[in-house]
Amino acid sequence: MDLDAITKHSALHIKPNGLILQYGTAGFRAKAEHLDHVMFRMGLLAVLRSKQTKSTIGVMVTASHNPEEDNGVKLIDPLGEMLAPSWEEHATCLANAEEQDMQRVLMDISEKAAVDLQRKAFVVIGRDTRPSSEKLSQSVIDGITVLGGQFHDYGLLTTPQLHYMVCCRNTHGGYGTATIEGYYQKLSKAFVELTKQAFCSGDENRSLKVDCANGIGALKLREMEHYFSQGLTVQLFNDGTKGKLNHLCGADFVKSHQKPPQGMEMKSNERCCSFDGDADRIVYYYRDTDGQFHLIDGDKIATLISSFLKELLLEVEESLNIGVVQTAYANGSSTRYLEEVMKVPVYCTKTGVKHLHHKAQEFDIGVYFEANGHGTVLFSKAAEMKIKQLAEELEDKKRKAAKMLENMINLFNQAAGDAISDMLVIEAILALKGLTVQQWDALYTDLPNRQLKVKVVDRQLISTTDAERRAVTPPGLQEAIDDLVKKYKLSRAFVRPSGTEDVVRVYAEADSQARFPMTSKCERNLQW
Ligand code: 16G
Ligand code: ZN
Repeated sequence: MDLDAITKHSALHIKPNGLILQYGTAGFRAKAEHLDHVMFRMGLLAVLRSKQTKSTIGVMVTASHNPEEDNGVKLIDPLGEMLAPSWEEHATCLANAEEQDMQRVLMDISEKAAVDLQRKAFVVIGRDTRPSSEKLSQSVIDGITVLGGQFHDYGLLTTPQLHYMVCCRNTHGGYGTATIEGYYQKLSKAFVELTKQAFCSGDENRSLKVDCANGIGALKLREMEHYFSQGLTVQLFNDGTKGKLNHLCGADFVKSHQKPPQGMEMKSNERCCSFDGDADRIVYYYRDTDGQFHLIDGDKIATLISSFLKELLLEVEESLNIGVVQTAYANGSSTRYLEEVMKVPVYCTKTGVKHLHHKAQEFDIGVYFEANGHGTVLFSKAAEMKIKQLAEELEDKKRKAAKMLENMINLFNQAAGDAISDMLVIEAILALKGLTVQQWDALYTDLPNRQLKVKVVDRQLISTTDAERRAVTPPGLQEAIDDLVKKYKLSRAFVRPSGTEDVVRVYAEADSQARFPMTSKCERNLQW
């Protein structure tokens, strides 16, 4: 380690006095102007992580669905997963170190994590379309090079595309080719093969309206659309040519306001979807003939996907186990439908993709989605091999089902939830099953629900257990919730401190909106 060089370069990326940031659920997030030092330091950390894992590490510059003025950064581990928890702590220490302590903290991390400093390091970088992202990714590069690491800058990418690149590089092409062309080819080949049958039966004019949140999703979907254009026409809205990133549009806006994004022309019964600012989340929606808006969120996406996969498994008579992973925010109706009607086991984890992803790895086929539209499907190595073998050995209808499963494996981005990949999966399933968006929506009816955020002095006073469904502290809080909840049918409520904002989140659902625990009076008393 050239400690002098580190000190010299660090002085070009000064930490603002008194600023303390935490590596949260999805990395660091803050106003862009406060992040230059964090970017430089994450460049340094990525080099250490790369040396330690003897693998390529990813650094993504994005603040996802947050306002355009914000930015953020997260590290991607060797198989395309989120950074390991012990390294999240190292990241927090390094980001908050005072200038004079930088060297010591770097040495501490290297020692604690047994980093072989002599090894080579390789880091790949991606960024979203925020005006601040290009300069901030240069600061990441400065950090990488000062520690002697090599790098490849992919420039503009969606977050899941960078996860894919990292996974491809560390599996030496086993997962796919680590280029944008490789990503487009892999997904569109699977999509076209999967949907060939559906489209030759006269359903070739499928089209979909996509709200791209004025973000990176628009650029990447434009680049990709000609690869699958025979199967699907996408019409892009909020493509970044006029509006502001995530402003009144995008998956997070649509999900939390339960209304269409600005700028989208919706005719009745037209299938529409929204991506978030870095294209790792997707939600669907439509307006019925009475003009009423219907949201189809991550829970219903998980239901559609798992029922399709289960049908294919029944067809090939293979008893691979499927599990669905949700969080406390999953609508009670979705959980009931999955367990009671579809007979699929459902598990609940803490909020944040890393928790769901981890749990989903326990199954042959693990389907995970957060209600907010973030999710994917993981296939175990054994399941992949079995399905490949069936696609070769079986005949007729069974062979066709096994081939479909094989293509599904390739169409999912197993490294991370991916709006583009999920969109193609959903479009393929709807086409193959001949389902309209209304029929999909009718699988079950969501329980009315509300989500609020409340500003408190210290949100960490609230601690939770049972996958964030019950409060442990402060004393008496859970009892008070229980007392309220038991007055209503099919009711459920919980509070949890946010992992990304300085607020407490409150969620409640019950059988009817009219008798809803969180009345508008109660809402007015809360500070937004
Ligand atoms: C982050 C998470 C998302 C989660 C959200 C919860 C990732 C990549 N993103 O955006 O999955 O739903 O945080 O935020 O893990 P909250 O803790 O503020 O409610
Ligand atoms: Zn996102």
